[in-house]
Amino acid sequence: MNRKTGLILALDETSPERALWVASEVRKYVDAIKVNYPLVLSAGMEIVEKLSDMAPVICDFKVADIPNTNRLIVEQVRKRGASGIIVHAFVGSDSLRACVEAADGMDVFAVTEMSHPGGEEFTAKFADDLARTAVSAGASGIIAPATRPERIEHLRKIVGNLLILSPGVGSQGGSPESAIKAGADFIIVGRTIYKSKNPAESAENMVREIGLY
Ligand code: NUP
Repeated sequence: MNRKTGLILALDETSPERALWVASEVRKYVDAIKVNYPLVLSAGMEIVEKLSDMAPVICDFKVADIPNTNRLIVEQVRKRGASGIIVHAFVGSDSLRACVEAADGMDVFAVTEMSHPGGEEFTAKFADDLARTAVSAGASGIIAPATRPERIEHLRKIVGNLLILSPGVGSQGGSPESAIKAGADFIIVGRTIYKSKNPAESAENMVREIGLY
């Protein structure tokens, strides 16, 4: 994934029309658009194809199954033209490896410690092992919490030069500057941009706060 601004839009909008409008407004400020179940369940997988015309699309499906099912899911996502997919590492190295093999050039990002308060209950305890599994399985990168920059800094030491994508900025309380300073390569931002009256202006402000462009 090419980095220009370091911003990834999390497009959790459930109106397909507004989602496409927001994407067209902010496309020049983002390096990728991340879609999750809220949009895909409302708009169908066709939305991935439509958004791919504007920016690389990452499917945040947090894939978490046995290797065979993971492989089938990743193949379907790849067929729709996505550039990346977010998967869970807690299901084990065989399941994660199945995703990387099926990705066939598409980026695979493994979730480590999640950004919400509940992420500290379970995921934080295993985050180091999850990050190590991401490295050994050949993932492109990990997801690490902008809400806890000290954890990004710690996980960076484990994953070396793998990409770190950090959600949790804005609505969840994290700041883009501290996440980047801690070692994140990309910042994932949803509500602060897609719920804004002026998404382009909000995206532009976020790019300035990230401070890479
Ligand atoms: O740990 C994670 N935290 C998180 O918020 C892993 C994620 N994939 N996300 C996703 O990032 C979440 O599902 C949402 O799509 C986005 C953050 O959105 P927002 O809080 O900026 O609105």
